[in-house]
Amino acid sequence: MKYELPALPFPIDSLAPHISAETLEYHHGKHHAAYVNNLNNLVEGTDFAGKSLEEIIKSAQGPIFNNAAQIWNHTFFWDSLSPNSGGTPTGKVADAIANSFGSFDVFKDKFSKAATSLFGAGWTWLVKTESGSLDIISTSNAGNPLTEGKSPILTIDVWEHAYYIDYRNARPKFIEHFWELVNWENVLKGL
Ligand code: MN3
Repeated sequence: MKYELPALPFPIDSLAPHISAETLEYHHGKHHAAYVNNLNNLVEGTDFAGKSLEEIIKSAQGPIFNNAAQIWNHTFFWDSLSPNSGGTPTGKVADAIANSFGSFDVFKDKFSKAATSLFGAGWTWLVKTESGSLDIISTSNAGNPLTEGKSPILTIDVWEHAYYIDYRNARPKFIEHFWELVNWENVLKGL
């Protein structure tokens, strides 16, 4: 069984002007695709061949972990975005965020600060902890919350390749625009 690059869950030009089609051509078509190709090559003839990405993430290290986690993280990132979403959540999502962080504005500020201050390459996540509460964590490089027993609910990729075409070095600008794209329907599914 070969790992495959999942299609983007939205048209490639539909996130503009927040994320351009050119960024997605590289980010999905080159970076995400490369992790898939790398993993297929790396697992051949090993005990990891045929295992699910989650199984690999929880048990592998080094290049096999890095490529499996980057496949999973990017697929989850695309599912965190939607062209017809963003803004302020309502209903159960709004309640869960208010319960854990006090208010949506506090959550948004805390998440944005975590994503801005993450040194180097990595990911910032909204996660559900084992006790059921929500938390914000950042992981470096390919890091994934599943290795800490936490369930991802929302993520932003802050590797430079995520924003350099559209925003050059201005990561905070990219993060501001991320809020125009958050897929609250999928956040609801993770609660
Ligand atoms: Mn990326």
